[in-house]
Amino acid sequence: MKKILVTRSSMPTLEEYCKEIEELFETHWITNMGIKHNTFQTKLKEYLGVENIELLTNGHMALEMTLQALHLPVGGEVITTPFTFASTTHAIVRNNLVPVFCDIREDNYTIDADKIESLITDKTCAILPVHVYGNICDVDAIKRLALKYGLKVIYDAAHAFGVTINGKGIGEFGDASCFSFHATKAFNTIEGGAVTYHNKDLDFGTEICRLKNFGIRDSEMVDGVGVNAKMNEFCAAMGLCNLRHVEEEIAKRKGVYERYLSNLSGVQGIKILKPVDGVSMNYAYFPVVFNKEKFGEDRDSIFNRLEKNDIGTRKYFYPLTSDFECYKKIYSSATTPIAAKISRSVLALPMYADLEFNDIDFICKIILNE
Ligand code: T4K
Repeated sequence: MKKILVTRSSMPTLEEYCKEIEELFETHWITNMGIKHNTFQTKLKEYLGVENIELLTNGHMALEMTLQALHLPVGGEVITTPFTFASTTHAIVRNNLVPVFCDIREDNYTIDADKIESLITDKTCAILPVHVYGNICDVDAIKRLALKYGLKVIYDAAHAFGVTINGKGIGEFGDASCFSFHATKAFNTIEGGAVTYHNKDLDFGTEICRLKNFGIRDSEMVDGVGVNAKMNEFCAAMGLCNLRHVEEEIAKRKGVYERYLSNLSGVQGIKILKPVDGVSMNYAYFPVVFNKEKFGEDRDSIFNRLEKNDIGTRKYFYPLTSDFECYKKIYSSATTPIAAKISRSVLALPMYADLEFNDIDFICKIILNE
């Protein structure tokens, strides 16, 4: 039986990629902000509709370096969500900042902006929400709170490549937005990431550029404790190729989404997220929330049945990051009951552009135990 995996990296043809990297074999310039890096950065800025963008090695470094470049006070509190990938919480902790977990909304699983204010203390310095699965956070309410209390807002936009609200790129919200171009994402550069920010924050951009290259300001001046987070030429070349096809990829993902809907919508106990007016989705994931009482089975038994049938799904995001071994002595998921409930009942089903319709039908049959 063929195995269906939870996702499959989008790739150009071998010919297209080889053509893109051909000149690298002549120039031998394969990293440190070469021609592919710079061309890709310019094209991406245009595609995402953002004022500024800086390419990085991965989405995690985008988060970590953004927090560092904002010079937040050591021990400062960052209000965030536990319903996310390890990276979001680790980036805060690795910057000597303290995550403060806020619950999520039941309708789209993003941070519940109505619950942020009560968590603000005199130590709060930033809010780090996640556009989880590409669902947009309540950016207006978060902006109001940030202005009222003088807080920085850093969006984890790892899942939100190409998403727009009323035509405005998702990377335009907050002080900065961090994207991931990992192999498993709707758009990939093999490994890769980026941070987007506004013209008024050009100093922040200079800081990111410096920090991503060891804090080197010029050949004789190193004045920042930086890292190596430069995107290399082969990854940038993959980005250039994939960017040519991204619209087509998202359109195909939309087809997959609709096929799932035709199989699963209306089924008692299965919750599927619906598009929101004015938002263009990227169909990065297909999360389904199972209500055990109404569906008659819990998430884990459906997960196991799918596994037995060689269908790979993922419990994105279980456990909550606040329940990780490294954090659970400090935090309790009882303070975020909705996140805890969704985390126990969600399953990300296979989602990628070339997922065949008969495979989707098969996956749904297994879920429905038909
Ligand atoms: N913030 C959020 C909210 C995130 O979700 C992430 C990453 C980040 C920040 C950090 O961004 P990066 O630093 O990663 O750029 C995956 C990814 O590794 C991770 O990037 C992603 N989130 C997370 C949600 O999922 P796994 O452990 O589930 O991936 P893995 O290796 O099991 O792969 C899943 C499936 O993807 C495989 O069954 C097959 C397919 N696949 C995988 C790879 C590696 C491919 O088709 N090609 C590949 O090369 O974590």
